[in-house]
Amino acid sequence: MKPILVLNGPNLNLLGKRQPEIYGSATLDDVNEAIARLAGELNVSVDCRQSNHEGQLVDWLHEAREGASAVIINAGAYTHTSIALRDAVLALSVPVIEVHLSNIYARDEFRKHSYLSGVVHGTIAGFGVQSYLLALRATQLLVSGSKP
Ligand code: DHK
Repeated sequence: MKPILVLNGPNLNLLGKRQPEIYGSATLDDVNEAIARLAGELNVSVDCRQSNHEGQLVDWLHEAREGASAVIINAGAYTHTSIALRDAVLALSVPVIEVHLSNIYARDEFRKHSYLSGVVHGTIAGFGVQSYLLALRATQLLVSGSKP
């Protein structure tokens, strides 16, 4: 089975240091370790990457067309601005799950709109690090074809 690609966008390299009252105290390494641990339990492989650059995220989404079984993405602020990321998601045939640490619907007006939400399989927001772990569980069910 191809790996599940986990993409993090801008400023998420500063997790744990940046606005911990909103994003929590766990670092990106902590998040990636928790994801890797759960992936081991679920018997799936994951490939976790982070970039502050929109074009890099687009390139990784293109790579996922052949190289991944699914994508979990927290596009950070590009969620609210990037038609390029939306188009790259539309070019994929594997499932894409959108993740946010914070509840973007309970924050600034401009965060309530996501360019990705309308083109992904589903969105999980507001559960901190658990958002990624819930997304991984959901993705594993999707890629294994499990029925409820
Ligand atoms: C992370 C960010 O960096 C913000 O720009 C988004 C998202 C929300 C999060 O909650 O994970 O608005």
